[in-house]
Amino acid sequence: MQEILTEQQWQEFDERGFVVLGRLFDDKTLGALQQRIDDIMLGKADCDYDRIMMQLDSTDGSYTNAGPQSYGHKGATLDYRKIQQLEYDPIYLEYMQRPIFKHICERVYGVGTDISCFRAMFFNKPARKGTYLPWHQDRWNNLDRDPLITVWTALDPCSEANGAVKLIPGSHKKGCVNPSHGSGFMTEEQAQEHCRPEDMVYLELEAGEVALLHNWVMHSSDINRTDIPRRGFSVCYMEAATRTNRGGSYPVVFGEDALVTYGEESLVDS
Ligand SMILES: O=C(O)CCC(=O)C(=O)O
Repeated sequence: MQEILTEQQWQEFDERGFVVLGRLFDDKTLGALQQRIDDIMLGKADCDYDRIMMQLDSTDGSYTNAGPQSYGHKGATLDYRKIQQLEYDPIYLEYMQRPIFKHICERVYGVGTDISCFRAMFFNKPARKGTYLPWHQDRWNNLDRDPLITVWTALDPCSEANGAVKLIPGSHKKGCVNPSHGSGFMTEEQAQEHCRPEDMVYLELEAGEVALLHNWVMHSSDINRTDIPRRGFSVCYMEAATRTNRGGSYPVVFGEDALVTYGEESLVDS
């Protein structure tokens, strides 16, 4: 399995704002991640639900009609749209802390820089359901610096038909068009100007494939028109020194005081 990125992959990332890295782990890991997220949704996991934010999917595909994003389990169903704070789940944490992701962070933020995770989220488009996600860049104006990278892992095959992420290659070079997606997405006018259909590509991936995204690359996603769920795990890594405008910080995943899994045994064996 690949342990570091090639110069060609970094060049592609710099040019296009994303690069598909392919499979970075084996079927056992993929199976464990798939099983774990289904168990979490179905209320069967031994995780601390009070630390995990869970949002039910909309029933009509409309972003504004998705359920509230709040802590705790909301019923045994696979129809969740988003599950956040997965760094507090030992299986997902172990995956996030794999050496290749540390290598990526070192290259982007510098060797020796402690790294925290702004968010570690499951993004789901349940079969024949899903919610339209408007065009946006991943940035937030309550932080004192911008997180720069997101690792997106496909837990199912992702295609145009089942709601694969849509991207505008190179759009990260335009800088910050929408000031913060904490306060909204790109406007219709911005999307028309910057996200033309002819420039758009789908992040079509096999189950288990990983893509590295620049946080400023413009992206969106549609509903799922197939019987195949589109489950994905998205982790935004940033400098641990990042502070919110209220002085808050985020859980460290690499470096001093990094979160630890239950312990001795590897839960996701590769
Ligand atoms: O998975 C999706 O549909 C959207 C992903 C996204 O917006 C992200 O990972 O930041």
